[in-house]
Amino acid sequence: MVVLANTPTEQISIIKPQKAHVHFSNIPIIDLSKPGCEIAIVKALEDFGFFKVTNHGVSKEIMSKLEAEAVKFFSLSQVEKDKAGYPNPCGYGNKRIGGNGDFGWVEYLLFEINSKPISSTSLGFLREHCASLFCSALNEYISSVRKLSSNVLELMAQGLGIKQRDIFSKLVTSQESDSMFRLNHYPACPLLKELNCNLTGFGEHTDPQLISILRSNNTNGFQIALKDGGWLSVPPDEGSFFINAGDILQVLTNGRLRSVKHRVLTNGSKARVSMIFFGGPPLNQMITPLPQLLKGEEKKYIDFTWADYKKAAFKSRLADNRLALFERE
Ligand code: GA4
Repeated sequence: MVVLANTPTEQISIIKPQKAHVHFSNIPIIDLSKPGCEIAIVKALEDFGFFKVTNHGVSKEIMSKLEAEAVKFFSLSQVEKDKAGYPNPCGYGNKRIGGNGDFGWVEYLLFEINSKPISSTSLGFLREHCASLFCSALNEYISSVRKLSSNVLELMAQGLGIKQRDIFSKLVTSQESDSMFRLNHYPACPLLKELNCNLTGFGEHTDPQLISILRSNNTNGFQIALKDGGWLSVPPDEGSFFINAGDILQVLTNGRLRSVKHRVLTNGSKARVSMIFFGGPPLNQMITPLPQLLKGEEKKYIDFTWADYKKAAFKSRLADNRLALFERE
């Protein structure tokens, strides 16, 4: 791995193709309309921490409407985009990820999601007409993927044999749920084609929340880490969603469901646009392994609230193992 240095503090890693990169077409694909999908979800999260869903109930129109608005925003001039405000952590970000020295070949808009729809005044950096179009596409999309996340979390509880179906889903559907949403644009970097290299778009990390629902255009670049440390390239599919478990789900299941490490490598010829919903619990929610799943097993984590975890997470570097702070000796 070599490093592309813009300034001494802004470094984005260039990744040389490695033999260890596996291109796998049989990642777990789960058809949500099929009986038995609850078992398949649990198996996929135990084995990979990740799966793709089809028959998910979100219309193509809702997806493409938001993608078109995102593309419109990212095509604005730098001066216009900068008006959206420095991400702290929400707002418009360009290359800088979080506040602790991480960089990637990506620009993005990050939003905090609570029970209220995003108001077009929070998109005041856009002209009034554009803000209201963007805002309605955003809210329509977010409410559909929130529903999808709740369906999947209910199926998960069922697959784990937990009687209380809403044990996970109520955390993301609650009025107090603290979720996030991001729109990412990974511009193509043609120089990479000549060098036969990839540039880190978004460096390796796990997601802090319970569940992440990702949709991207048909550009590749998304990879997940396998148990043996190799990287698996996930073929894109703009009609499906990719779902991964986050750290909180790993804790609630005492490590049974894996919060998988993932990253995005930038493409030499085609821009990638992705939209991700991160379903998080209420800030004061106590996070502890569910007694229903312990069956005499020791808890692997100490008790903490989502607010404690979030505070620590936002102080960490992207690649840090954030759960290490909360593991029992
Ligand atoms: C990873 C998952 C989400 O994209 C995110 C990210 C957040 C950010 O972009 O500000 C973080 C990252 C994410 C984890 C560690 C901290 C915080 C960047 C970073 C270095 C919005 C989130 O919730 O955590």
